[in-house]
Amino acid sequence: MAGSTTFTMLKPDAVEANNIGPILAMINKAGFTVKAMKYMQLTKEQAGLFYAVHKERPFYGELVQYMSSGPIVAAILSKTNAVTDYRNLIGATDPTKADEGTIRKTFAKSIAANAVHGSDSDENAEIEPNFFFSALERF
Ligand code: IDP
Ligand code: MG
Repeated sequence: MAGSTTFTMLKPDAVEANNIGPILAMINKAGFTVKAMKYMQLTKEQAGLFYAVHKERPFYGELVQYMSSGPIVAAILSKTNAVTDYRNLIGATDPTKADEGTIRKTFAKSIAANAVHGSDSDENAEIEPNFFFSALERF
């Protein structure tokens, strides 16, 4: 059902800091269930394609370098109002501006190394998982 799923990545800083478990616990506690999950490292080319919408932004090169610097966890999450509720759970892009109790406030290192990705619209929540998951890998 449209709007009932979103896409997330636990970024290299979160994996490196051994925070996969604590972040997944927050996700589950907030009522999301996991529909698909993969532990992998993106090549620079793959990270560049995933973030192509940001190509013209000044931080694009840094973002692509960073997102390919170590393994990530990619996942599809399900819940009513998944996109909006997950953006609220992760908090603002800049962790210094994120609310208390959000994933980014709790775990992010910086505006670039900000622990997690979350789809920003229902449209992108449909598109982004196709980059990572085949139909056979979704439950
Ligand atoms: P979002 O992840 O909260 O949706 P976007 O504006 O879509 O934020 O930016 C995508 C990602 O690019 C951010 O999560 C962060 O990792 C990185 N980023 C955003 N703004 C900056 C910046 O000013 N400097 C460095 N990296 C940034
Ligand atoms: Mg975004």
